[in-house]
Amino acid sequence: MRKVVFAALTFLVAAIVLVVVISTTADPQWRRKVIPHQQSFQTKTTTTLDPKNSATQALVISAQPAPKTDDPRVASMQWIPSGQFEMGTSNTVPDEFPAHVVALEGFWMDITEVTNRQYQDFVEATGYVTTAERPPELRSIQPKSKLANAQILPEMNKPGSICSLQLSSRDDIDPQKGAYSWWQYVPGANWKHPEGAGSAIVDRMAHPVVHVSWLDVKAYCDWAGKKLPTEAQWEFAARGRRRGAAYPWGDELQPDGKWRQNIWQGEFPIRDTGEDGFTRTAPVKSFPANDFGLYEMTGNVWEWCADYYQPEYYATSPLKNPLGPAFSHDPQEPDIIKRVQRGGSFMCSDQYCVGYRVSARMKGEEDTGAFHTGFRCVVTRDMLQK
Ligand SMILES: [Ca+2]
Repeated sequence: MRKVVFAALTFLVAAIVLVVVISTTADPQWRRKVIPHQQSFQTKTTTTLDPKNSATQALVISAQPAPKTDDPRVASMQWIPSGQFEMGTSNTVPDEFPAHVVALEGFWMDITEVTNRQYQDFVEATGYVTTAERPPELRSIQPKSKLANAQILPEMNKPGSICSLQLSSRDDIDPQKGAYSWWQYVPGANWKHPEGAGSAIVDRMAHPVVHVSWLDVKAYCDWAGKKLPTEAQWEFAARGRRRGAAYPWGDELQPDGKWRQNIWQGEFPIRDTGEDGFTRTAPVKSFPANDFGLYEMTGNVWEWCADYYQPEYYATSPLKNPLGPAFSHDPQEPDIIKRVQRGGSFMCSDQYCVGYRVSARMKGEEDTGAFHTGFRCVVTRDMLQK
């Protein structure tokens, strides 16, 4: 019994932080569902807003100008006017169903992902210590879960975070471990040491901060007087005035043969050729902005949203300013509290997660970051300084 318990707890510590990262991407059945649709996106016609006929379309973007304000927080942000749009899809992954109309008030959004420099300003001002820099705790277990009283083995109490290891060949993939062959918990990995001890961010200050948990990004937002976007705000902004397109710029993955986002090229997960210029994070503003003026809404790093994750939330989402479900529920892992992530990352491949579509949803354990996960912020009018 004792052995069983220890084995179970070891699994918890070793795997619980990994499982959210890989849970969808590691499922071959899920992968098979996605790939054919990915190909169909490339032949679909993009429909942009016709202002003369907007009332009959799901996409309406008002001409509402940015409210006049001297509030310094919004000086470097982009005003996203009020509007309505069709959120989700009808032909991709079940948690993106059903496509449904959502109406939003206007808001400001960071034009880039929050950078290492910005996060460093926050840490220097507050002394904040991220979850990856603290001893592991089971902070995001559902209160009534059978895991609520689980203990972490002392020898596993090493601060760290999740990284993808470089594999040299397909032989390095252990069939028993699957995606755990490359996703591993690396002691010493955190936002200042993205690949663990020995790595640094001194030459990456304009790159998005990574290895930040939802709790860490919430702390940044509270300090900055901003907040995380809702999932609906994120998708409306990412779609950049386009109706029904797969990507922020349209439906073609590579318009004119050019990469428009930092994702994975080559055989996944063996060799990223870096054809888009990057094999890890890219500095913000490395790729063209969308029609709202927002950079890297897809690719580069996954972006945390405010919402709890529920795969079937779209079926009951309210029309106006949806805030997400009242609690987290992922049937795949009901014991873990998860928040939504959006936009895909440099680890996303058309052979795997295809997370770089504007409608693609991901979920992350609330207290766990990873080396391909960051965030950006929003400000709403009710938050302006009076
Ligand atoms: Ca890349």
